[in-house]
Amino acid sequence: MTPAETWVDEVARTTKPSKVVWCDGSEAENERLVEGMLQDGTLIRLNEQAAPGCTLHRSHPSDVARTEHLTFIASRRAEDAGPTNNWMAPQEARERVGPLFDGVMKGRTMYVVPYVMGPLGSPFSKVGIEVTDSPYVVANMRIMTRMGQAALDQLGGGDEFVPGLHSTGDLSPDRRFIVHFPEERLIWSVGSGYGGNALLGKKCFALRIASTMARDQGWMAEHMLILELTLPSGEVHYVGAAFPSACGKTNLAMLQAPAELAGVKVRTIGDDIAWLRPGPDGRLWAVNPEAGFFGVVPGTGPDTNPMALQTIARNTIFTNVAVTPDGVPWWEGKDKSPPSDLIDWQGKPWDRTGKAAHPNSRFTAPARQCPTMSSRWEDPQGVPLSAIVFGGRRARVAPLVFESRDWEHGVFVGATMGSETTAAATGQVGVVRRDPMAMLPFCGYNMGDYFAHWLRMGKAVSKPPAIFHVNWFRTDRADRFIWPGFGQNLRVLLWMIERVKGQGKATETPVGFVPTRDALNLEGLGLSSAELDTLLAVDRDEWAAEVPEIRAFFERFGAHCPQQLHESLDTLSQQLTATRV
Ligand code: GTP
Ligand code: SPV
Ligand code: MN
Repeated sequence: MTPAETWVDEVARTTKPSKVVWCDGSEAENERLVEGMLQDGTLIRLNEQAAPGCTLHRSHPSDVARTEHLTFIASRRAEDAGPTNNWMAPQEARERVGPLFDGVMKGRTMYVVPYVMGPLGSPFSKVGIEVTDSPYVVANMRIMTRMGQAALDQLGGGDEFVPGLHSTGDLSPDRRFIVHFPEERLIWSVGSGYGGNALLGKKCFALRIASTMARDQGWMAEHMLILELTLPSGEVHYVGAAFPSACGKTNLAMLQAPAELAGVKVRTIGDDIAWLRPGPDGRLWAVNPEAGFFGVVPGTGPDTNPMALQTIARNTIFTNVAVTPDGVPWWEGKDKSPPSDLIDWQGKPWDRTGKAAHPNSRFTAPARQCPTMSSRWEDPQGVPLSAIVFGGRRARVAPLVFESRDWEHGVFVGATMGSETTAAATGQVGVVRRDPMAMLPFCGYNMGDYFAHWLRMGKAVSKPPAIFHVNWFRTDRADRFIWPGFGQNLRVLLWMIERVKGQGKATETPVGFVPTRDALNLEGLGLSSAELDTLLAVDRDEWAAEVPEIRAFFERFGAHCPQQLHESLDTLSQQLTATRV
């Protein structure tokens, strides 16, 4: 028996399924699975004219987002999980979570899903094997990863794979655990069928486990989109951008140039996760480990993200959207007015009071269906980054854009990011929390050590990308977004590329370089002078108020927080209180 077969056998002895099926990822296999799900109601077929090949899945109402409070890092030492992760001793995990798998698959089929994260044949790529009792998970993994025979071929009977055991259990939050064993590179997930909790290749492997591998092996696993920008001159740049969940990665990755900037072309490499490695040329190279998009549905419309709309026009699994009586999917932001007689995401007639689609409703669609995929999106070598962008959802404080002074300062900017929480995780929405590098829920080890790893990586590349911070979400007194966002964000990207080339006008502020009033191309936007002032403002009092909060955050990491970050904070603090010029 191969190591994979041995592990699967062991799992089957614990979970006691009535049947074990090794998935090959074929079309025929998928059709059989979908047929079964249509029959038992797990999936609902959508309108063949309006949404060909599309289906709808309705989650259990208590299982519609990641559950960060039920997500654990089971490292031997609590210190290695760090203060921002929930820790569970491996022994405790075996005793508390292990029994939940005993006989959990009785009467169910156990699917074995071998998959590759990363382009086939790439030195970046890694194999995972997810064992699950959910055909919905299998159908999603087939879209999100390179699944089936290709993975077994890469594995070649060896033991280099990340095992992930998943069962929907009884879906009760009381018996829901998402546990990562970073030292063993093992994942256990029970009690949820939702995306990030259950599609183990995504956040569990490609971020939490991969981040620990990356630390040990000298690379990086990040919550980043990757885009390709071609200037009218033909010059090409690649940009990686880390925004927290539901803060605009998919939208930026599929950005369409507005009419005024029609000579600029933006293409997509990835929309959620990037694996980065130093290249022989001293640059940082990036691949998208995924093969599909698990994207936020609400807000996806012809004026915001037309490319996503085209991507999800067929062969898409919709989760928790609303639907018309004749099976046309609908969500807030799809078009101006909702059709009549809508059925809401829970399958009830929509009474027009709450949201018709769940705010964290999602689409699962193959990347190859996206009209803006770059010809290099599956390049085994990846693409070299010119810039890294951090960003958050801040009604105040953070200006539209600023540039860090250098890599070290950029790491400080990433480490101190704040963002308002969203519906992508259960819990209160709209409260500002520190979310370093948009990785707070996804770093598989002590975040203080993660900051140190970022600083080390800056030394491992002679030509590191420039680091920027953006905020598309600043609001006015009436709580309206001031910046038009979406396609117009290209104007900000273009300023970044100018800065990378040593051009682009900027003023130095305590937080970094902010564009001068005339540095951004704002032609045709109709922004008032006062609006521009607000967008570019760095208010010293507002920023000074963040300092003690950041200091307290750093202190939580004790000796794990690099001295360099404390020094950057001292510098910021001094500059904020220095005499105004
Ligand atoms: P995850 O998949 O959870 O990691 O989210 P994401 O970072 O990919 O976010 P996504 O692009 O799906 O956007 C989330 C929400 O923010 C959607 O409802 C978008 O319509 C909205 N959004 C995205 N970009 C902008 C922008 O530039 N301005 C404004 N106002 N809203 C935006
Ligand atoms: C996110 O929450 O950042 C997502 C969706 O991209 S999930 O797969 O649930 O993590
Ligand atoms: Mn995400």
